[in-house]
Amino acid sequence: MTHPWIEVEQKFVPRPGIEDRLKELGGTQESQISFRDSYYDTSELTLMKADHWLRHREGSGWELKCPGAGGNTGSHTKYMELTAEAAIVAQLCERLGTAALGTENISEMLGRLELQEVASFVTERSVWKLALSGAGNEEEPLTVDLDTADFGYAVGEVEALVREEAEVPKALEKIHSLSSLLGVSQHEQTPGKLIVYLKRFRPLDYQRLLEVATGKNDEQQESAA
Ligand code: V4E
Repeated sequence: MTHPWIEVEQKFVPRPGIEDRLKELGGTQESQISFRDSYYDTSELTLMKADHWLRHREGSGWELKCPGAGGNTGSHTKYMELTAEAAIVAQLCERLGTAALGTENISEMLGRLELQEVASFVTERSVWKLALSGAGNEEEPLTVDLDTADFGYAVGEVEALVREEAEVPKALEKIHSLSSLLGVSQHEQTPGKLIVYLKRFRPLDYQRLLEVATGKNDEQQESAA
């Protein structure tokens, strides 16, 4: 089986003039696309609480993002991306403590795993490619996505996809260099679209995720404030 991709990324708030800056740095706009993402989880948010993110993206299919080795710290994130349905089903069964289901069709097993849609929104995405000067010709260019979600939230991300854990530090170095050329602080922590969606439209679910992330319940958070 091929290794899944490891996605290394840093999100940022796109400032006015970001496209001009990308052009100045030698970036080219590859495409402008639009897609609907629908995220699924149990009513207890078993997957999201364990930092697993299951979604269906119209036009490309199912995807499960799980934390990479070493977890996620600081402003950048690193996730393993599974796109093969068989691999996603195996991971879901393990995570949800369910015996093998005898199917590799995710749509068919949603009900049996008690997975339901928790968020669905459309993204308009402008995709840019940029190779840092000084990097060899064989280097993969970085991708910069400029996203606007249909609920009125804009976010950018500088992203590299690598196959091996050993390639992560170099990818991070490149991401930090480009981010700094774009005026993004290495320490900028910008929430993604789904997190903002949950905060706006499913505040109780958002609160539950926050509790897991901070290891505190409501009362503890208030007394800490
Ligand atoms: C991994 C993750 C989520 C799933 C959505 O991932 P994201 O990269 O934001 O979506 P998108 O549309 O840019 O996907 P792409 O096209 O690049 O594949 S939602 C939250 N996380 C992790 C996470 C977390 N646990 N906490 C915080 C504050 N942010 C993100």
